[in-house]
Amino acid sequence: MKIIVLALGTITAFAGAALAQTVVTDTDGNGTYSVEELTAAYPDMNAELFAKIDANADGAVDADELAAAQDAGTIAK
Ligand SMILES: [Ca+2]
Ligand SMILES: [Ca+2]
Repeated sequence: MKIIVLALGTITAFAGAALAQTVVTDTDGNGTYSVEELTAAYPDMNAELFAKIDANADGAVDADELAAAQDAGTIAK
């Protein structure tokens, strides 16, 4: 019973965190975020902004680049 209560608490905490910040979904599951995937979370995404977030300019945004851009205020958290 204790395990079930703990699990519910974890799910509730996760849901709360998800509501508090922008969630970018890796829709195609390739481990990085494309401009399309970022646009789903940030409707004002564009090529110029994407290039700013894509720090190593490999055409994809990884979790570290996304976190860095959010911390720098380039995009909302
Ligand atoms: Ca992806
Ligand atoms: Ca990149």
